[in-house]
Parts: sequence; C-alpha cells; structure tokens
Amino acid sequence: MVERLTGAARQAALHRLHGWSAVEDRDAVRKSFHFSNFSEAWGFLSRIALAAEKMDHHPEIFNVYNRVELILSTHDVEGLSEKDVRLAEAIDELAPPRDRRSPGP
Ligand code: H2B
Repeated sequence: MVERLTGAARQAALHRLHGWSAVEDRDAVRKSFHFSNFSEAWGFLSRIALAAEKMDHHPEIFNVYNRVELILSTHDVEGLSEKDVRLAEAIDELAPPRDRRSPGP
C-alpha cells in the first residue's frame, strides 16, 4: 500500500533528488531535460518507458523537439509517494551526465 509523502518525509524526499522541483499548483515534481535533437530526446523517453513499465509507475511526458519535461505524481494517492522518488532516481540514471545527481567530492 503506497502512502502519500507529507511533512518532513516529503521534504527529505525532495532533498534526495537532484534538479527535481515541486510543481506549484499540485502535489507533484517536475524536471526538464535538453538534448541536441529530437532523436536523442526520444531515445531517452524510450529508455524511460521501459523502466517505467518495469516499475509499473509512469511519468507524465511533455516533449517539444529536443526538450523533455517530466512530471511525477502518484495517481493512487493524488500526490507524491516513494514510488515517484524511486522513478525520479531511475530516470536520473538514464539522463545525460549533466542532468544526473552530482557524484560529490
Ligand atoms: N503511475 C503513476 N504515476 N501513478 C500511479 O498511481 C500509477 C501509475 N498506477 N502507473 C499504476 C500504473 C496502476 O494504475 C496500475 C494498475 O498498477
């Protein structure tokens, strides 16, 4: 049973994610990615589709040519859950290095 993240748990989850920010008018997170061309953007989306299917958790996808915007939220709880955090981390693993979590010192 998935639970909606609230309060300190939600804050901590957002803190774990690199480059994902809260959506203003709903309980969701978003991140934009930029590529050299449409083919690279779509390749990224194809890899996300396979990961999302495996996780049975799916992003909202907006694509214009070389730009991809993803929004993550859990329909079942109408807000953010650990599933979104795990999907965000999986997406970052597939993203170009500049869009991933920084490796640290
Ligand atoms: N994706 C997202 N983002 N939220 C959900 O609650 C969700 C999903 N539920 N993908 C899954 C599919 C559910 O509908 C199926 C039946 O497991």
